[in-house]
Amino acid sequence: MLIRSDRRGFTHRLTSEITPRGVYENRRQWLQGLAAGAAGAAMAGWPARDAQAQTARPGKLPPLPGSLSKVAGAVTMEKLTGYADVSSYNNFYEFGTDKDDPARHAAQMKTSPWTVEIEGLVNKPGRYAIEDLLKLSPMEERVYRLRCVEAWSMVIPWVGYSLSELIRRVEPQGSARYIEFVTLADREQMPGVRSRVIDWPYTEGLRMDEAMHPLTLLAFGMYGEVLPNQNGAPVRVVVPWKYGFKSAKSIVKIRFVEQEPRTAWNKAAANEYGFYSNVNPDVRHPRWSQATERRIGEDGLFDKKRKTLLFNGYEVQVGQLYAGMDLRKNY
Ligand SMILES: Nc1nc2c(c(=O)[nH]1)N[C@H]1C(S)=C(S)[C@@H](COP(=O)(O)O)O[C@H]1N2
Ligand SMILES: [Mo]
Repeated sequence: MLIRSDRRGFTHRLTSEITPRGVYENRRQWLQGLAAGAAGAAMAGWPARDAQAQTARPGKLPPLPGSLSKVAGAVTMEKLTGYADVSSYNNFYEFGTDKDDPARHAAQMKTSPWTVEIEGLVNKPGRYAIEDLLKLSPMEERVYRLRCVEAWSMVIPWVGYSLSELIRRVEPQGSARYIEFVTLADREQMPGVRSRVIDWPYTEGLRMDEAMHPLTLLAFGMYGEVLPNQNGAPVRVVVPWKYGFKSAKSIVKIRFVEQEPRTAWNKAAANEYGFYSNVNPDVRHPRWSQATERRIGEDGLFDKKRKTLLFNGYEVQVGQLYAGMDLRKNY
């Protein structure tokens, strides 16, 4: 994202700040084996288990396994980004604007007890304890690309279930057309909240059909473990076809509303960040192209870049949500 450098303007954090990292685990074979169905079952012997063992959860946090999701498009075969990068190169402005700030400062955030308040246009509003949310639906593992507006991307095995499961339980009323996420903003625990980069709390929003889409994930874990704080513990959303900032972390409130909600980045710079924020190589950010991206962990000597795909590659699954809409206007 960009940060406000002074009262007059913004400074963009350069992607060149990314440091090269080592070689990463590759569960491709294992995932392909599973995806192959009957063949996958046959592969449940030693080779598959061996591949899985090499990429087992990092083991630092409590386990949170999920069965591989059957939702269409929920698993990419691309090579996973290493856990070390995913948990140390973060945007979480509540802990600071540098990529390593969240990993350095988020450990102090208390994630238990934790509740998520459901309010607005629903028949079953209330405060839901994180323990109850964890039990609400079976956990799935989904391997999604996450593409930041800063033109880098990662491939992460998330653990959670479709946000639609929660939405259905709380029974939205007919007038609920949008959903707003409000995240924790606690000065005591989050040093970044003292700065004015964002009008805290960080909020995000989705149209109801986007929120109900099976790919929209309510995530509690990654790599078979509960989320590390810097990645949005204890609960966040992951909306894989939108720029990363739509995936709100450490959610404390979900509001069902009639009007399109304001969002944190739209408030900070309306000409740069719209409500939809669908990944779109053809729509430039006003100050840089969005046509290519760098996969974190693959930035080596030759600074490989890959082409960014419309809807981050999830067009088949989500394209129809935007039929008839001008995506240049509705960015
Ligand atoms: N509460 C909160 N959520 C947030 C952010 C933030 O600053 N605060 N940053 C967003 C941005 S810009 C990105 S790219 C993703 C990064 O998620 P990750 O650190 O798990 O990769 O989180 C998003 N969610
Ligand atoms: Mo981002």
